[in-house]
Amino acid sequence: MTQTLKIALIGAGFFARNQLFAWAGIEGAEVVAICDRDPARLAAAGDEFGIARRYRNAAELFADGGFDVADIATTVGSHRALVEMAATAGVHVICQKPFAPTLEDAKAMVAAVAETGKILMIHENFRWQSAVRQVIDALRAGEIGEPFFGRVSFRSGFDVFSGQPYLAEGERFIIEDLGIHILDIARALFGDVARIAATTRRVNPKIKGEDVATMQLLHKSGVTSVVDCSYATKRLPETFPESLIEIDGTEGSLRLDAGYKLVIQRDGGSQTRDVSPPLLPWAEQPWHNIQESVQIIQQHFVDCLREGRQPETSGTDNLETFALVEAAYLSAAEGRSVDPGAL
Ligand code: NAD
Ligand code: 89V
Repeated sequence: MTQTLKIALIGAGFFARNQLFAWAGIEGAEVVAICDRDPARLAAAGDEFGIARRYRNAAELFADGGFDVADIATTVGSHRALVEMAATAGVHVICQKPFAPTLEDAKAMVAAVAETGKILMIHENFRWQSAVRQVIDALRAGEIGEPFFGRVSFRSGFDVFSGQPYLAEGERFIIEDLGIHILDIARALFGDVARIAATTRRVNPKIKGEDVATMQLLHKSGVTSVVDCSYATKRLPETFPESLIEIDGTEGSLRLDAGYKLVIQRDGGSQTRDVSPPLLPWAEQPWHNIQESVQIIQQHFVDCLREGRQPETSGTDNLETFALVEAAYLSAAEGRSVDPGAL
């Protein structure tokens, strides 16, 4: 693939700006069209990134065509319709998380794109954060032997609702929005899951959904992990948006501590590595960690297209993460552990 990869971005809201900056930094990729039903957002993004082709209606964008990839950055309610339009148009697709409103929708979306032979990647970027990636690499390199226990933890009191007000309004909140990333990191580290047990709580009375979730996972690899998430944790230093990780292995242990410190201990010794993400020119703290992962995942998508392989976070792969989300809610509602594979 030597020709420029032409991208149409749908949904020019809060997060899409990161995706637009990241595309601008990827050689051989160009956003040629943009779509948002909100005219003010459409104009702001179009002007900032110099995108001339602008649409308020996605059906009109697809009818006009002239692009290779639909990058869908709308909120979840519109994902299925837009992915199916992209499949009908025969273009590659990137879809933001959460993939779909239900697992049934997500399966139908994977099938729709599979029929076209095009690639579907879910924008599941947390496992691509460079600090998380260094944990994955150290584990896969056998630096602490075989893992038997893990904890992936995201606890914060950061006000996410000011930038993303819709997060306060849904019946579901933290597992669907944030836990989905943390569960995906657990899968990237320890593999697919045989059973999950979850408890949830709402602490903040001003929101509708749960803002605390504690989940115990039995991975098919035999590892037990704990995935715990909270947006009700008032502590200093505030670690948003860091995922903290602890892993015990047969030969040692590993921790990704606050402040992007990776501590690896074995044979009586301890080594600390600074795994701070770079501050990209367009990024700002504390979001720079997430922003860098956007650049990395989009580059990964382009590399996969060039090399004719499936992205690591393909639609098919993400069905496993999505099933974990559904299983966690079911477990919390019914007070029992759930096999996500049975959903
Ligand atoms: P947002 O509401 O700020 O932006 C969404 C935009 O999509 C809005 O401008 C809206 O007008 C537009 N839109 C919705 N439906 C449309 C349609 N059918 N046609 C055209 N335009 C449409 O939301 P956001 O905070 O930017 O979140 C977007 C997605 O990104 C969500 O799925 C969210 O979970 C995800 N997100 C991901 C990360 C991450 O790190 N991966 C971080 C934040 C948000
Ligand atoms: O990544 C996300 O999906 C965001 C946030 C980090 C704020 O939870 O919604």
